Amino acid sequence: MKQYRMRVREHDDLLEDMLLARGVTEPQEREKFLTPDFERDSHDPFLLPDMAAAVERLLSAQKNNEAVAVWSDYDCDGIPGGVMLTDFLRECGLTVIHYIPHRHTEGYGLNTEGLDELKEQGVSLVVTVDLGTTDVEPVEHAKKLGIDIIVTDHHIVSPGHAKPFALINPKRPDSKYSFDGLCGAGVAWKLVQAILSKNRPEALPEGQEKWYLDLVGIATLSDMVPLVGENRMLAHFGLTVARRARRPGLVALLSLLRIKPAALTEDDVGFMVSPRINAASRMDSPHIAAKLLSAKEKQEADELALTLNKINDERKGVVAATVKEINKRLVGIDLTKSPLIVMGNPNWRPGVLGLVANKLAEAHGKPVFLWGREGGETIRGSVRSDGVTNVVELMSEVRELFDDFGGHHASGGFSLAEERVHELPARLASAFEKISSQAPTQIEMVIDRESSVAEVPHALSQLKKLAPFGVGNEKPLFIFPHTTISNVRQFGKAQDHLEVSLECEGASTSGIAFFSTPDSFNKKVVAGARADVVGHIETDWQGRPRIRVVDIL
Ligand SMILES: [Mn+2]
Repeated sequence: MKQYRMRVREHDDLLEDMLLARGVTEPQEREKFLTPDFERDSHDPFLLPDMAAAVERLLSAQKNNEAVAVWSDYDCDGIPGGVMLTDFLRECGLTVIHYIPHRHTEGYGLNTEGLDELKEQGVSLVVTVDLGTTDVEPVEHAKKLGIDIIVTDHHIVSPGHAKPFALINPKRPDSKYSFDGLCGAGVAWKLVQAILSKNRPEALPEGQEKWYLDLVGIATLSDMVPLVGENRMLAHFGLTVARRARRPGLVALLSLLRIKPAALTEDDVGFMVSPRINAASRMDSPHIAAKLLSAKEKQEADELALTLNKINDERKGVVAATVKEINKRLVGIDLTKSPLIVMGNPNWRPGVLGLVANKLAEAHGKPVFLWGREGGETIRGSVRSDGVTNVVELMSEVRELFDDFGGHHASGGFSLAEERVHELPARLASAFEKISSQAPTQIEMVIDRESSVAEVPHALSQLKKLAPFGVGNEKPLFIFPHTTISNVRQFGKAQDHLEVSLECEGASTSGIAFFSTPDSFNKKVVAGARADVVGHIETDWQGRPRIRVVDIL
């Protein structure tokens, strides 16, 4: 059961109140927040460490006709970023290979075998996107091969970091760059911006860097980086560029998903576009996603969009089958006695286990560890938090079990030797006991403001000024007291979505809750009943206002 806390209203006007809730108090900050500006909000790329050296190196590669590789991560940060940098360097006249490691057989980051392969293809310079900071061994290996590496990355820089030719990372302790929240594609874009400021190829018009922002914006919205400062500008103009529908691959994908490009929102990116880009690598075909985003012709784009969507359907099928198998196993287990769920099967596909763990963590309110295997001896798994537990802290308690582990507060991954896998449940359970006794066990959600059904249309127009929403700029949560619920309707193939009418003092609007039934909330949904409705204000696909119901109290 969720707990709620009511935020104290600081201003009668909704917009002003929400700005105050975001700590935006000074007139200058207010202006910056409400009207993102490309020139003002993008900082000088040469303030990033090693940027000047990287630009020099790339310009000399261009002069000497070197073969270059862009080595990007396989997720919805690395792929758009990698496509952007590859396209750009090709437009500069360079010969570029876009290398994306295989999620399961190669894993995250640079690796020596891949570098050997690139060496054989004559590559003498590798530029990374969204990875490389921690790849000490592969970077040393590249030096032996005579390959220079320019790392563009945003992951944490610890003392033993790699020492490539250039390490462009705003999280370097010696960085003079004033914002360290860029995503991987954002950092790669700074490199593009820097090159263009020194040497603009004739083929590329003034302002070309803005046309790459659709890819950078999608990555920024997908990678869970805070949507403040320069990221707010990148997400804002990223959506603006995407809405102009100039990229055939994106247009093809959106048309398949019945999203009008001109009406594209951050939710469309988060719930529709990025899961499909991510599905590609989960299902062993990262190149399909990259090819789609870089496609130049409509026909090719349409075919690739269909393929990617099919891959995503397969991914959904694998996730559903795995959830079903786990639920079957859970039937015989008294979950009230186990603080967490730890399960595995050598036949499970590690790439989808994060998604499966998400669903289980949500359904059972417990941290979930799932493992599978794909090739070799190594067991790979994913973990999702119950919302309270810091899963990295939890894994740190039993670090000697793992070959490798990492992640964030709410999610992470791990790998370990197969013969140790049987130790996982008991060891993790005792580690959980230890850390949970020190931490709060209830999640408290903040309700930003009381509202009413009659206020919804006006509120929506105000809220648009605060978008795009995401990490660091969360969608405001409202409570609508004493609202009458009627026309309760379940819909969808599996009848797993819920639509209701919400009425109060003569005004009415529709309410929607995906993957919910009348029993999903604190209070059961009964037609004709009055309740306090908790939810977000949004538009439906036709642009009409509605309430996204989070809870009924
Ligand atoms: Mn990233």
